[in-house]
Amino acid sequence: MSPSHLDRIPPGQNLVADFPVLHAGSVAHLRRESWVLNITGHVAKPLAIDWNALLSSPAVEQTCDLHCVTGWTKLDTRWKGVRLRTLLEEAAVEADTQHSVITAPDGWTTNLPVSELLRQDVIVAYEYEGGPISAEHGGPVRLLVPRLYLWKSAKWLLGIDLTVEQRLGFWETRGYHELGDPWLEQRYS
Ligand SMILES: Nc1nc2c(c(=O)[nH]1)N[C@H]1C(S)=C(S)[C@@H](COP(=O)(O)O)O[C@H]1N2
Ligand SMILES: [Mo]
Repeated sequence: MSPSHLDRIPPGQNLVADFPVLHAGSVAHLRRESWVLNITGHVAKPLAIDWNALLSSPAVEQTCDLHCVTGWTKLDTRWKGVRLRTLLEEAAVEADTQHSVITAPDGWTTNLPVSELLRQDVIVAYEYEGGPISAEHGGPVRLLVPRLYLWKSAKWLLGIDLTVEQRLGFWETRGYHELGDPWLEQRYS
């Protein structure tokens, strides 16, 4: 491993070559044909984006590193999807909106500040390593927030609810950090 690779491993993390599968509850099996992403809450134009609408939105491909709060880091994962920023511009997020709750099946949620959602590398992903995302890894569509611990990257993405006040998500109400920056080791609150 080159020294530049070592620079990419946050404190307290260990490299893995495989791709661990982690989630609360069981794997959701969503069909592309009936999948819909709802962007709701403090927006001028609520959106319901289906599979075809997502695929006809401007696509981006990116390679990024994943950091799980349980201690593993996986380098150079390749994804394709749509910048969340593009979708949020379409939804016209109201100016005083600072927070969001990301929703997934079985009531699983995570919270993120809008400033994080707007980053260039936050994508609504539908391909991993050149193929469909497996159900285990959150397919057909998952959120990818590479800058933060991986629990923020909701698998089986269903909704983004924009809010003025912060509401904590599933892990955040159980003691995990409200932001979760791996470089600052923001594991617990
Ligand atoms: N819907 C949903 N998304 C989720 C989770 C979950 O329980 N439900 N777990 C999170 C956690 S804690 C991690 S570490 C990553 C794991 O993603 P992976 O299984 O693709 O490695 O998914 C995140 N996204
Ligand atoms: Mo995790």
